[in-house]
Amino acid sequence: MRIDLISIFPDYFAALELSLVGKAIAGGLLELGIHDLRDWTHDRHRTVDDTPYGGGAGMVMKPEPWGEALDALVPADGPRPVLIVPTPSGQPFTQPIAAELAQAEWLMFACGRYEGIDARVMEHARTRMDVRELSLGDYVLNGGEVAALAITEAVVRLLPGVLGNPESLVEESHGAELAGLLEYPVYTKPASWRGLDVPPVLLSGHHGEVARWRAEQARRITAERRPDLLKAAELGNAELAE
Ligand code: JEW
Repeated sequence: MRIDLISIFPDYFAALELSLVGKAIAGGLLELGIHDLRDWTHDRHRTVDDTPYGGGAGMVMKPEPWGEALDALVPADGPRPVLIVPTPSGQPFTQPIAAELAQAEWLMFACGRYEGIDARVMEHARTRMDVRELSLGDYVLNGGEVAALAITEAVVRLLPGVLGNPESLVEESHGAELAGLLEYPVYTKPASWRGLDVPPVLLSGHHGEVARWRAEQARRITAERRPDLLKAAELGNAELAE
């Protein structure tokens, strides 16, 4: 897979060189391109924003630098990326969308700032590539970079050969996650810590009882924190839960 990220704060993406995504790059499973949007400005101040038509507070990202960046990075005669545009008004990003994006050969992120990007940039891009406007959740960030980091990590860990231990993915596809429930609590050594004991069933070696206990805990935690997910899970509808 190849991932390109365009932003006026390209330094945000230094974090991708670390840990799992960094290993995917080192292992040749992922190519990363980080681009400064201001490279496609032509004025002395490298201007990327202007006042909004119709009035209102704040500034809007001008279309021209975005148009030039996309023209330069996506030649008309070649392959097309999936263009991901993080925005608070996007479709909610979920695990099924991560799995879908992990099938693509090429992802490109357009990270806005200010009050967002002139809507004609997405309208124009849609005439030449698949455009996904995605939200990380119902809260307001200052720009698309943090959302792009989160989406990148969620996608890259699904690429074949990236996770050291593919059993974690097998578990994800059989365990609480597919059932549409939250995860059960996990423990490691020591068995007793600051007067708190690991639930004895986990030390018992009874695999059936361990599985039953974990299913019970997943259900209890989901009922407490995400009653919406529990309702969907009881309808046997894991998709609805996502
Ligand atoms: C998010 C990209 C770019 C995603 C999620 N747009 C916009 C906007 C902003 C603040 C107030 C109102 C609109 C800031 N902003 C972004 C915010 C993504 C941009 C500019 C974003 N929350 N916030 N899930």
